Amino acid sequence: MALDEKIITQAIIDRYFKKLKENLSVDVAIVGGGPSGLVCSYFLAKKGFKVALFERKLSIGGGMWGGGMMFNEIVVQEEGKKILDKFGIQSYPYQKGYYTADSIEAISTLCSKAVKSGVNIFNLISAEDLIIRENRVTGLVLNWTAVEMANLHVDPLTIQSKFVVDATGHATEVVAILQKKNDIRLFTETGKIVGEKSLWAEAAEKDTMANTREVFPGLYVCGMAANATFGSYRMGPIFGGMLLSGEKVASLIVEELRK
Ligand code: 48F
Repeated sequence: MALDEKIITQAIIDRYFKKLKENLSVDVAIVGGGPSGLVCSYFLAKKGFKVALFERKLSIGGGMWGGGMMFNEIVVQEEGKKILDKFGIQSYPYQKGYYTADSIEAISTLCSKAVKSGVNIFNLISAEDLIIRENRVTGLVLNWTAVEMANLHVDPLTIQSKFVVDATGHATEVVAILQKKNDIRLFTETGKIVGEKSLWAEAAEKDTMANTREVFPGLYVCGMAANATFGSYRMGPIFGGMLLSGEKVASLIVEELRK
């Protein structure tokens, strides 16, 4: 049977639009496909919730691919290793309390497990704004990254979501947009984004867990975005906090969804 290019094209268009239409209203919309966002998406989907993850770039994985300074190995501590184990990612003891993992295996496995557990990942799409109703985040405003990059004047589209997670890393982009465009107070000490501090692995890893929480009704932060929002340190290429933060934000949202 000769291949028909029209059918190939039709198949892609039909299947993509089906996927997109099925995700116009979700339980949780996650912005950012780095380690924290992926882990969060996986645990939510595993519990049966409808989860869509939007990633600006072509590749999923955020800052994990590059390990530390492009040496593609990551370090995790004891608690972080437990999450690697849950995903079946190989880790190797280095010294007491320190484990390493191949960053390529780590991020590709997180991504694969997330998709296989039912998360719909949309790459090449950026969140450029939020929908807010009665002082609560109720959805995302999305556009193609290519539109953003080319600075084209093209209106976005929207999706509705019971909860939104900002997993955008250092830039804490979703919270920044919320703060910039609306006269609101965040659940931070100052009511504003407090901002990221210089590197301190020990303090940063601990704070990541405490800072993983709701920052405005309907909007949660995880991963590095949590520390940037609530004002703690960066941690460098130790990734336990990112993984644990993803797991924690998922469990906080599950509690809310079950109410
Ligand atoms: O930065 P990133 O990996 O976030 P994370 O999960 O992990 C942080 C670590 O990689 C590392 C660290 C800890 O060891 O300090 O930096 O907190 O992934 C964030 C992802 O969000 C995407 C961005 O392209 C990246 O892949 N992103 C950022 N803004 C947007 C976005 C946006 N507006 N819309 C869609 N995706």
